[in-house]
Amino acid sequence: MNRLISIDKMRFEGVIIIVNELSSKRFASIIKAILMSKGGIMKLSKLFITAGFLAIGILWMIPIISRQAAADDIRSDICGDVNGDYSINVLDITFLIGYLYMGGPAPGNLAMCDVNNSGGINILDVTYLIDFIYDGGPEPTCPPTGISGYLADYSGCKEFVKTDGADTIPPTQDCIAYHYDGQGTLTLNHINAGFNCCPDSLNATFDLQNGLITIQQIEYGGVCDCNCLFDLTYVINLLPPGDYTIMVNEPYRHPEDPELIFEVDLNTADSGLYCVPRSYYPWWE
Ligand SMILES: [Ca+2]
Ligand SMILES: [Ca+2]
Repeated sequence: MNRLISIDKMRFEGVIIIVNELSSKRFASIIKAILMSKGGIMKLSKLFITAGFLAIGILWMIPIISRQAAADDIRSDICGDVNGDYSINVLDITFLIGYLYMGGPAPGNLAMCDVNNSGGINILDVTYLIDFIYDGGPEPTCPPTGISGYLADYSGCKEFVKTDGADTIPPTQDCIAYHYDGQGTLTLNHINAGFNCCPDSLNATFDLQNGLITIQQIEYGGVCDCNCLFDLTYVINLLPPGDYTIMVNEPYRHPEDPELIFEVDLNTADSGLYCVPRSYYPWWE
């Protein structure tokens, strides 16, 4: 009896700790997201009970987690093994909640945290893991390891010459405005990308090797006798925090114009703008 009271007290104190750690807005969004999911009320009660134990666990595990996070070689290719210790258990839920909502260290392999294979990491991955560990839910199913990038959007052909009220970036500049959310999503707005005036479509491929992100622009069709500038938006998901070099291979770059390549520090959320001058591009020949 005394033990039960003690455990209930631990659960309660754990929930209080978790609640205090989360801002009210974030907490409300978590609760709302869970309630709106299938079996939301049952899931919510499990999360609270789990959170109680986790809060106690966090206090005990913080030194261990910190040591693990300090190691450079933490990496796991087991889907759901968030903390990279080659097993899936309550500590992975702890790690994921800590990372998403409490400013905790980033998992070594973000792709292994997207357990519902949605392309992003959020509260639904937490509830998915809870279901799997405690309720016989489906096994984690992660996307293939590594970055996944895609061309999210692109404009039509823009004006050749800057006019009042048009771009703040002149046509003699080829720029990337980047934003990293600190949780794996890097958005790149490519301003003044040169292509033929009338491509059937545009696309891009993405590669990551030793910290070098290479984006290869691809144009399909494009038989008009003119070139012009476009704006493109690239999105790269599941990119772990770190230092990177970003290079965009542009088929219309003149050999005398510099390559579009730059270094970024994405160890935390960050935004910035990088430009290279263009003397010929994209109107040579
Ligand atoms: Ca683990
Ligand atoms: Ca997910």
